[in-house]
Amino acid sequence: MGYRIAVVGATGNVGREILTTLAERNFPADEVIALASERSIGTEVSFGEDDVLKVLDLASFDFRGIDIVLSSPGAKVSAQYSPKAAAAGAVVIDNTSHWRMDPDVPLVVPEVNPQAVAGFRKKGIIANPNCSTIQMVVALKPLHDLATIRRVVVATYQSVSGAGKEGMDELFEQTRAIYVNDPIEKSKFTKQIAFNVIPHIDAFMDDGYTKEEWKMNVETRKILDPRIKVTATCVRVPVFIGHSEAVNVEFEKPITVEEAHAAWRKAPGVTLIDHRANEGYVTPVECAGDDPVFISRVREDFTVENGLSFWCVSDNLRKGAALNAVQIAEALIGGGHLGK
Ligand code: 11C
Repeated sequence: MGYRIAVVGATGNVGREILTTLAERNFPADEVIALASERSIGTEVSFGEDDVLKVLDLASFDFRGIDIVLSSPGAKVSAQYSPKAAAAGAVVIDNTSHWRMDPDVPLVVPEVNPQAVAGFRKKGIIANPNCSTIQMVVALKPLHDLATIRRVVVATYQSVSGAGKEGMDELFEQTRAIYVNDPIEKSKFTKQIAFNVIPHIDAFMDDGYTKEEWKMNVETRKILDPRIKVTATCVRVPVFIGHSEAVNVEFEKPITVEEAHAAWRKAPGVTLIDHRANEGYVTPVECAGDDPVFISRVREDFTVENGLSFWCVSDNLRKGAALNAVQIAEALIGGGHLGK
């Protein structure tokens, strides 16, 4: 017997990608229901190559009988509806920032801490981490197992799709406007994004970091190891899909480039493409539409005792959001947690 699945926020970038991922992976669903806010009722969304789902109203939906909710609306909507769905008996896998640091909600990346899914029993909710955290912890986990990470310094190069469909439209529209000499209009981003980079993602906090930078710190520690120190600089770049990260890591024990390569070759969810030559590395354009976290440009950091630097890219809508959420659902089923 298959599962009844509800996808909340089905018309957004991540919601659509969740539907694609469920279909591509032949997820064992008897029924998939697309839900969104009132203004999207009746909209049609694709499910796989051939099927189309009509979007239903989230506000009036009765979650009884639903096994798993894959949720990616705004954080406020999740705060309201995720507990409602959980109270009706569903397990909610939520993509928003709202639940991630709640001590009663596990924060899961299946390649890193799959055992944590069992913690869903406290609130009926499992949180999906931020996209930039997910790809980094997938890359860091095999190195941490090998040489124990002490400190991470990361700079991100995040695509506009992280800011939703409006972010993608803004990059497209500004690029067009520049070519035809129209005025540049801004709404989603604080500065011009076309032919520019913006060192500001999410709100500023009192200590000068942005919330995106704070998320990379606290989420990495919750998922991987609370002893790891993380400092991040998060930057929006004019790329449609695929987040990139330049990561510098300090370890407790010595680790060579060859040892890191060998660990990544065996690691789940990682593809290592690291040739010290033209084209011997992966860029976001090449990772869009693919599942893995791609690692390149690995080299020793000669300025510290045990240090490595590397580059990683991943499709932020897939491994950074939809795929990770669907993998959590698969881990719940595989671990026998849903009792079917
Ligand atoms: C971005 N990482 O690229 C963000 C998008 O906390 O789930 C995801 C925000 C979040 O803008």
